Amino acid sequence: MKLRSAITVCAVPQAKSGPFVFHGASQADFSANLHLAKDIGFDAVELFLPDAKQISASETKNQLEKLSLGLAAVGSGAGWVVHQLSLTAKENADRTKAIDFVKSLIDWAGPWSAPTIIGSMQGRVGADEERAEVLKRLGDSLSQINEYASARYSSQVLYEPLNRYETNLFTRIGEAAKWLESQSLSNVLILADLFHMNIEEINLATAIEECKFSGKNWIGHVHWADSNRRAMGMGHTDTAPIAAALKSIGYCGYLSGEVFPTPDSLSAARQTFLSIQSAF
Ligand code: LER
Ligand code: MN
Repeated sequence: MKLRSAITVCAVPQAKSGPFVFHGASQADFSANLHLAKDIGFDAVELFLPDAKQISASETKNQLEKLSLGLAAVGSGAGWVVHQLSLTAKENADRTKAIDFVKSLIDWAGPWSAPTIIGSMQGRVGADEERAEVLKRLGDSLSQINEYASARYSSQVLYEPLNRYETNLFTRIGEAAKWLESQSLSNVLILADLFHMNIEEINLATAIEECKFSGKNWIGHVHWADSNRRAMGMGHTDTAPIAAALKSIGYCGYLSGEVFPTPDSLSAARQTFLSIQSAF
């Protein structure tokens, strides 16, 4: 089966130096970026939105339908980057605000039943905190988000392990998948970001293969990034064993270019697209 390609479009001004290929916060820039994604040949876009209001869901829906572009996923990182909201905040009221922010993005993505990504909003274990306590808060928050997404839209939630400089909760995909299983979160899958994995995993292909257990593939989405977070092919990652591992676990989701726009957005997008075409 041919895996589908996606490219990241960021509409969060505070994340303009972040690892997203297309940037632009106005509705006009956003719309132009969707056209560029289509022109290059992507099947879908992955959106990094400031909140559920500033970019219109209905206008976006019309435009994506006209362009025959899918919505691969919506990132929630603005909850942390812009509003400092964390799903593991100590205070119940702060956690509720974080959960409500994620729910509003789930509503935004509802018409597509597209998954919502939990990356930087997962937070971290503070110096004065017990890991078990923080994990319990993460489990509780994910459980509420999971229920909301599956009951209203049958959509999935993607939990993303990050490298050690961004979280100390889960940095390796296999450990995170085992923990998800222990929490019985029916609709939460792992987002495997090859950039973070390059820092944390012993072997990328083996780590992917280890995400198939209990009769299930636990990977729901892939951030297709090279070792240096440039477009795949601009670093030193060997894609052949990764592609073979994804096929062997029966992965059938998106490969989404979440990389820096280096040397520029169009070159990074084209290189991402070509690398997906040649690897699969
Ligand atoms: C989000 O997908 C991610 O990978 C984080 O590193 C955000 O900065
Ligand atoms: Mn990522």
